[in-house]
This record gives sequence, structure tokens and C-alpha cells, in this order.
Amino acid sequence: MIPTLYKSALHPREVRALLKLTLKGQQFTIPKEPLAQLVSKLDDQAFCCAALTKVSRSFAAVIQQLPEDLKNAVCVFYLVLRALDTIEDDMQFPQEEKLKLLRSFHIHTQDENFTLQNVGDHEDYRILLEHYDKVVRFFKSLDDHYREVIVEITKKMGNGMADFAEKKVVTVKDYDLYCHYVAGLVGVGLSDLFSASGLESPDLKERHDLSNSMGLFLQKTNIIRDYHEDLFSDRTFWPEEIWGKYADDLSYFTKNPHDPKSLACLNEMVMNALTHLPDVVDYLRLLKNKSVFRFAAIPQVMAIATLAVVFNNPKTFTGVVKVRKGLAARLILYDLSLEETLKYFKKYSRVFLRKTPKNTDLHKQLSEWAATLNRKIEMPEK
Ligand code: D3A
Repeated sequence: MIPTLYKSALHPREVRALLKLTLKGQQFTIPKEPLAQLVSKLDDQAFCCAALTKVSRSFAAVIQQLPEDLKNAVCVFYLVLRALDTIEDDMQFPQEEKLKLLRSFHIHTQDENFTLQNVGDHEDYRILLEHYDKVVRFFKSLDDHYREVIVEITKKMGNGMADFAEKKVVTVKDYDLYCHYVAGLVGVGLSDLFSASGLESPDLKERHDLSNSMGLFLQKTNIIRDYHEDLFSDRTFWPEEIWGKYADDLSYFTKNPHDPKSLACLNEMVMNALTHLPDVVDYLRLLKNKSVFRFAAIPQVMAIATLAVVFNNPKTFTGVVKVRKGLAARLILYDLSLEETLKYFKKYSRVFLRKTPKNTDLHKQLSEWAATLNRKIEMPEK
């Protein structure tokens, strides 16, 4: 806690938000005991809420501020997808069994006897799968509309993950398709859930293009940020069509983090992710409900803040570069509006331009991108 506060020392509102959130966590939301010990004490719904806070602390706080009915559906959706992700990430899992399980996981999500032992590289993920029957029972308590969306997206995502378990991300087209399966479909599913809740317009679920971009922007940010971690777990999602212009091997960058070629590659990856931001602006403008808005906007602001730190930063190649936790705390605690979100986007768009030498191709691309973004921000399309 002290190092986190220290990092936000020059941002008093972040310090206040961090202290408030910690206090709130101690009193109400975050269970201290390990998930394994909570299993026998909690009913299905309470177990799912506890599992959510364990597998994603700050994101759980954003989900918990949604209205009750939608909150439960999003909680189940998140846990089902986390379980799928855990199976995809488990490098010890025999490949053939893994593919079968990924393709059939949507069926298991409707089977009250389904559990999986010893899967996952993290204690909380393993417990989640060992007690997956609890998730299934909570899933079954949801309204039909929500259940249909969760099953359909899980089916498509599991099949997409299985396809990519057998092939590498080589082209930019592969990269977009992989990100569609693992995050674009999340955006599509969530838009369907928002519409089904009645809190958002039925038209939202028709905007698959914008919903997909919401996921692509988040996923590409994670993939860029996690370069180092993924390289050392023998997983790579950076497309060769991009990195192949700068090196013969992806590991070149970690060995030569300050080489202008390494930074040029990183910056091209960031530029590629930024192309999704104008769609994100259009999507966020469609939202009417304040808590749905906050839920959708907070990760996008965190993502652009992450890209701004990662951009042109050699440390991306040698460790994990992160934004201050204080920013997340501030966004979670104070009512984030559309106007403030757009101000964050503008602020960070200036950071990218400031960090790029003038009279370069990249500066020209970024200027054009910033102009498009500003047009969207100042003159919304009808
Ligand atoms: C695209 O998915 C959306 C969305 O679409 C309309 C709306 C809200 C949130 C998400 C999305 C999400 O957000 C997280 C994410 C990144 C990649 C996939 N997802 C995802 C999975 C499942 C659901 C929703 Cl239900 C963002 C995320 O996980 N984080 C981590 C914690 C961060 C915020 C971003 C806060 C922090 O402390 O850094």
C-alpha cells in the first residue's frame, strides 16, 4: 500500500481515492480469507462474488456498481470467460484434451455437476474451476435472455481459442481475429446483456462493429504491455507482419530495448491499437445509463493511460510497465462522465504526439489520428 501511495504522491485526488477504496474494501467488499476457505461458508451467489473480487480486485469494484440484475449477469459472464481463459492459458494441459474442452465449454456451463481439478497456473483460478458447479448454479438462476447470450459467446470464443491454439498469430488479420475471439466477442456479449437488461437501447446490440472495437482496444493494449511476460511463458501474440519489419526474432527487442528499431516496432503496435479509439468514442456516446457508462468507460481510460506509458518506452521490453493504481481508484470512486472520459482521451492523445519527433512518418500518422479523434469528440455523428 505504501509504495502505491508514494507513486500517487503528486496526485492528491488519487491518494484520497486509494485510501477511501482500501477502507471500503476492508469494511464491505473484499474477503480476506483465501477463496479455498470461503467455499464451504458461502452460497453459490456469494461464492461467485467472492471469486470475482479475488480474480480481479479493481475490476470487481466496477462491476459491483452496476444495478443488481445486470451485475449478476456480468459477474457470471466474467467468471465463465475467466474459466475459459484459464484453460487456454494452462501450458501443462494435454493439447488434444484442451481443444475438446475449449470447444465444448459452453455445454459444461449448463451442467450442474461439472468441475475441473488441477487446471490453471494461479491458486484462485484453480479453485474457481474446482468449484465451477457453483458458477453453473448461479448461471442457471439468471434470466433466459442473459443465459442465451452467455452460452452463445462462450461457444464462439471457445471455438476461436481452439483454432488459435493450433496456429500462430502471423498477419495483422490474424491478430485482429484473435483479439475478436478473446475480447471483441466480450464487447458484443456485453452490449447484448446491456440491451437485454432494458437499461440500454435495443439498438446497441446491433452495433457489433463498435462493440468489437471496445474489446480490440483493450486486448491489444494488454498484448503490447505483456510483451515481456508472454515472451517468457513462450506465448506470443505480436503479429510477425509488424515485428518482422524490425527484427528476425521477437526476442531481439528484449535483448536490445533501446535500439531505435525496437522502439519503432513498439510504436507501430501502439499506433495499430489507437486506430480503434474513434469507435470507442462512438460506442460510449450511445450509452444512456450512468453505471453502465462507468463500467464501459473505466477500462478504456485505463487502456489509453497504459498505452501512453508504454509508448516509446524501452522498459516495456524488459518488464511489466503499469499505470499508477491511484488512477484506477480515482476513476472507480468518482463519477466518471462522458465529458471527463473524452478529456482523458484528448490529454493522452497529446502525450503520444509529444513523445514523437516531428517530421517523421509516425508523427504524421499520429497527427491524422488525433485530428480524426478530435473531430469525433467535438462533432458527434448522428
Ligand atoms: C470489451 O469488453 C468490455 C466492455 O465492452 C463493452 C465493457 C466493459 C468492460 C469490458 C472488458 C471485459 O474489460 C476488461 C477486459 C479486458 C479484456 C477483456 N476484458 C473483459 C472481460 C470480461 C468482461 C469485460 Cl465481463 C478490462 C479489465 O479486465 N481490466 C483489468 C482491471 C483494470 C481495468 C481493465 C483496472 C486496473 O486496476 O488496472
